[in-house]
Amino acid sequence: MQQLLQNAVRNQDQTAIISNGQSYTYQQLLESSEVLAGQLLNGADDLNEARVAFMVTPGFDYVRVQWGIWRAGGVAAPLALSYPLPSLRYVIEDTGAQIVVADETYAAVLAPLAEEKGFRFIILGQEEKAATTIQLPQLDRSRRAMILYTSGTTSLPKGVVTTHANLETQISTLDEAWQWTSADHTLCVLPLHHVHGIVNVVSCALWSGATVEFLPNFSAEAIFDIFRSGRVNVFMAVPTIYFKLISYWEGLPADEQQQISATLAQFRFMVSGSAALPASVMEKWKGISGHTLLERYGMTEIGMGISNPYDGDRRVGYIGQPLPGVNVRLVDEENVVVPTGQPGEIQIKGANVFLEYWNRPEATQKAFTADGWFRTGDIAVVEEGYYRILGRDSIDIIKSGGYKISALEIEEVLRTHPTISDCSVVGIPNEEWGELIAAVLIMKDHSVTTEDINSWLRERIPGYKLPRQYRIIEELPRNAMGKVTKNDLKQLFQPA
Ligand code: MLC
Ligand code: AMP
Repeated sequence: MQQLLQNAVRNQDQTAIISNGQSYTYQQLLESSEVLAGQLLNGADDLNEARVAFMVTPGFDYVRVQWGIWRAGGVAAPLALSYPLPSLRYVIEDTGAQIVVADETYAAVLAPLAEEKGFRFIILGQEEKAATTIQLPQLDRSRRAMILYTSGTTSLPKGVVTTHANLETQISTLDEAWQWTSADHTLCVLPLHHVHGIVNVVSCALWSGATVEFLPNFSAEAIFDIFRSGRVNVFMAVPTIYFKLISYWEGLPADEQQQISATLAQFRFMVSGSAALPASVMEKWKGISGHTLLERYGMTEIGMGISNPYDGDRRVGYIGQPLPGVNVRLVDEENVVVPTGQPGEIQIKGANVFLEYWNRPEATQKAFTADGWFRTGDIAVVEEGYYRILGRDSIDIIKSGGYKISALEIEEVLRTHPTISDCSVVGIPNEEWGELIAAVLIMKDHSVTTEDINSWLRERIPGYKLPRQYRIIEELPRNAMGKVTKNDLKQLFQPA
């Protein structure tokens, strides 16, 4: 945080943020985040790592709240804007947040929880007046800064805790590797409860004195309109977004296509990550924009770890090489480093790696080897010096639209439905979404439709975790060994 602030002071007069049709300088960001820090402190010297959950639309307010929490010595826990109440409750309870901040759009969503739980509830625009002189705490880099929730091979998401030092490392590494400068202008269309949007887009831009413009909801039309203005020169997104942009562009008249392509050709660079980039998407995007997308690999627990080069050969189907300062090794099931050319699990060590899973010492311990390497669960191979992802060691982790989804988490909720006697959730390959969530159900009552089940689920889990395909069967298929395997269940979704 200290370095981020120092950099902001150096760039005081530059435009930091454009949101909601308004521009804000670094000076305005510094001043308003200080005011917010004062409100959070409410007379105290230091929040001393108290968790502050916040539900704020991407834009100036989001950043001033995030910076305000950090400057007051708190731990920022951004809430996903699309979550239904049970998921919001889970994050607020799990973090033990004592303060919750919302903008006016989300205040009503959180109001029932605020009443029930009695946490301090700050609604932006209705804040109390802060003291005129605020003494902000000195922050040690080793202090906790942020908690982001990630799904895994357990039925409940875990809070990934990063320190200020972790974040500074993650940001400064990308800042250098991808040559950010204060002349850059990026557009953020990603959700701000995950590292891709928070670290790679917003924090890297603000670290380097660049401008970050926000589009709170995804819309291909709105993105191209902003691109056509000619002010954006850096763009980062998940493969699904590039897929959607390509489809939209393909439906435009030739003159508009040419106009867009001409603007895209002026960009400095464009990045894809969070899920495997299909070769077809990479090639079509190159045809449209003239850019070879820079594919990189990351994870909530590590920020970015492996990246194709900024200068040099960006290879289709590869994630590139370890970023400076990130140690990477591939190991076999016995945790022995594999010979070059052999597949193994990616393990990571470095100052970028998170501190702990919040309140889960056992999960934290299991995530690291005895000698301190973080086990990613991703399987890769090195070919001609470039890493290539082969898959994951758990079939229960699904990536859809760039979101990580636990099959077990959805199964657990499905099993509480009164008419479902058994179920299994799998990810099936899909060019647009990476994987589609699919569920196999055994029903007690056949009058209940899958639409009924989805509307029931919608109140309990976020929309991106909804199964998009169902198969209702009488009995789970068993293989020759008498076992039910998810790989066999996936076959049920093969087109006839
Ligand atoms: C939504 N829909 C889906 C879906 N999600 N269909 C299939 N699979 C999914 N996963 C459908 C909805 O039902 C709806 O259909 C339509 O798509 C629009 O829904 P939406 O919710 O409005 O979606 P949209 O806003 O279009 O979102 C698509 C998206 C979003 C790609 C913009 O998923 C997104 O922002 N993804 C980014 C996630 C991210 O930032 N991941 C980074 C994690 S960090 P209908 O029929 O009702 O119209 C990380 C580390 C790293 O991974 O390396 O970066
Ligand atoms: P998350 O936990 O949401 O941060 O997601 C991290 C996971 O996304 C990684 O463990 C990988 O499985 C996946 N991932 C990120 N980048 C890539 C990529 N470029 N190619 C394939 N998978 C990726």
